[in-house]
Amino acid sequence: MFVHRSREWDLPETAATPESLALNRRAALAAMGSAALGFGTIAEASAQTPITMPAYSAQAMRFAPGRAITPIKNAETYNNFYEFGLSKDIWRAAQKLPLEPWTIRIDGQVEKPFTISFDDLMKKVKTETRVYRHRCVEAWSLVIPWQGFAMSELVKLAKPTARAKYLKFTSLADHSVMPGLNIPFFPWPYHEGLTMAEAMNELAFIGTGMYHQPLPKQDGAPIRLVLPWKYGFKSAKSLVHIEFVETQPKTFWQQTSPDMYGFWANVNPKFPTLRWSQARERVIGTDQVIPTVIYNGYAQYVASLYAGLPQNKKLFM
Ligand SMILES: Nc1nc2c(c(=O)[nH]1)N[C@H]1C(S)=C(S)[C@@H](COP(=O)(O)O)O[C@H]1N2
Ligand SMILES: [Mo]
Repeated sequence: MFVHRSREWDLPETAATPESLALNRRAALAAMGSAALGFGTIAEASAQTPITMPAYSAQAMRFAPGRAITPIKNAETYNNFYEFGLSKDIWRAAQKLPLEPWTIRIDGQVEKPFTISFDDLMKKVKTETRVYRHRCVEAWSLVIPWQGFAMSELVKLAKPTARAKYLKFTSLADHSVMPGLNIPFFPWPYHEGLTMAEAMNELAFIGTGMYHQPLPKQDGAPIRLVLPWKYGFKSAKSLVHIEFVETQPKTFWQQTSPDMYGFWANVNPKFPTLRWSQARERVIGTDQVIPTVIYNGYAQYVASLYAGLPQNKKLFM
């Protein structure tokens, strides 16, 4: 089966292509100065580097990414968006994603189901910037300055009933622009899920921009999930439907490969994926490989969500 070699779950930790390494090294050199911005204060950064790049406020940095912001070039050209193909290099193909009009359906266990345009939704929420780490189950990571809003704001707008226990998120599936939908075997459209408690957690975020620009198409324009304590595949892109449901929804990857992926998918270096380790991660845009941290370093915010659950592999796959 041709997809077998390039599917996400078959990639070992070391599966960087020569192309991606070359790009990373070039981009890292180009961004040497600006990368320092990830750490210091605005004053320090501007003293150290002549590069003009938007700095990030203490408020945006409050979840302390602890390492440099990924150069924008890398974040925009090294992607997973299987609707547009299985390679990391889908950014050109993704430019066909039609953004207007974009509407989002909110239904299920809510007081009154509704459909809202992306533009109207943006008028109802308070946007902010948050710099978060992003850890893919393929053992690479990024640090991204997102713009967007707290998922709790969306939950409040939706007015879920007492019966709502989970949220199910569905991505756009448009056969006219997404060749990946023709790949057999995947349970399109891409869909993901969270518990209500997870959605209300302060880290749970809805991304609508990055690096002070609207979200690039390849990164899930115009609206996507950003769940930094979970493997990247939980953060579904280009959302068109959010449903409040009573029972735990089956997710895209769980249906694709139930022996490898589950509902929770919380980051944990101690639990390898079936064929490769999760102990370390390649930091995209650098030559570094660093240890992975439980809950991707966000345990202080999210560990309590899982205190009542068995602390076994299921919570971390
Ligand atoms: N609809 C959709 N959402 C998706 C994916 C996808 O293929 N389709 N890939 C996921 C995976 S595996 C990762 S690691 C992140 C990648 O986000 P990025 O390309 O913005 O870094 O998006 C996630 N969201
Ligand atoms: Mo991923």
